[in-house]
Amino acid sequence: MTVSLHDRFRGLMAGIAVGDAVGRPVEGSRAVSDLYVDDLFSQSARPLYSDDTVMSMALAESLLECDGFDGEDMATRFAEAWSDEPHRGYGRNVVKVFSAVKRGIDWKTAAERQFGGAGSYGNGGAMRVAPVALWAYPDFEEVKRLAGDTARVTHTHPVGVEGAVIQAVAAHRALRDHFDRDRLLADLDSLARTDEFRAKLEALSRALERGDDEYARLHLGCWVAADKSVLTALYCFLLGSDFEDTIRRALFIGGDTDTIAAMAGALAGARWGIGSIPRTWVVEGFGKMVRLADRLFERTP
Ligand code: AR6
Ligand code: MG
Repeated sequence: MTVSLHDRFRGLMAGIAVGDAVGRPVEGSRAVSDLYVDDLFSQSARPLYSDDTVMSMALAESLLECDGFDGEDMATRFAEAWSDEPHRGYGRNVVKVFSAVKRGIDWKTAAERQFGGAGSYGNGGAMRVAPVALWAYPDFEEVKRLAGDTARVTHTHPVGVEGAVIQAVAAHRALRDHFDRDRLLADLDSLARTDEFRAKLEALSRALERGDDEYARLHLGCWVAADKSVLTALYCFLLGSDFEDTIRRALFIGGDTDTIAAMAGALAGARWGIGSIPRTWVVEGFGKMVRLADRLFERTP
């Protein structure tokens, strides 16, 4: 069945919120039971999203409202969203950037001084980056450039930035009519510069050969560092047979489940379209993500 580009745009945005909200209640656990998802959606309250979705929304809105990247606007939107709802599950240190921006400190200075000047290598830059692939569609060079720019608003460590570029490139490839896994892996091989991601790309090919989620958990990781989660999400997507199978793999692997499932969900939604998300999997923010996807789609050449 062919999936329209519009449905892929919607699938990418909704896939972030669905993965995030399904992963959130089991963050930190592992080998979640197969019945967990069915139980979650049989309850009357919709599953709630976390910082991954909040920041993806803010990033998309900033690009749309500013007609491109504006670091100050993006940092201000992130900081406002955090101060409106500080309990959305933000990373422990990134909140220092938001509070500095709220106090009037320049966003670049605030981000650069994280971790004594090393910058954050958390997956926060990667978890929110997928809308960049929609904004820049179909310009591959622009996807890479913009992914790095948006990551550096809070994450300046090379691993944090590279994680965002990898996730954006994966989203870009997942949107294409004929998804070409080898082409994506070749892209990643030529763009990865950090020792951390170079080592993890080798682990990814071994994990894909074995097709063993337990091996992926051990060798790709499932923690908040970008190099211990971005390729784990990609692994789930590349071995997933559809949207649901992709998310279930992320839940099985465990650890930072909301973010790994949000990143994997973006890729699965982009590849298989919004129609691939099970109809009962309606989460908080689903409609807003679809509306943002529609606005981004309207701009495509
Ligand atoms: N040195 C030591 N530890 C670090 C460094 C560093 N340079 N960089 C990151 N960490 P943060 P995020 C560790 O706070 O990336 C939420 O659950 C450190 O333990 O920048 O935006 C989200 O949903 C730090 O607290 O946040 C994501 O899953 C942690 O990485 C996740 O948190 C996160 O970095 C990441 O959020
Ligand atoms: Mg989260």
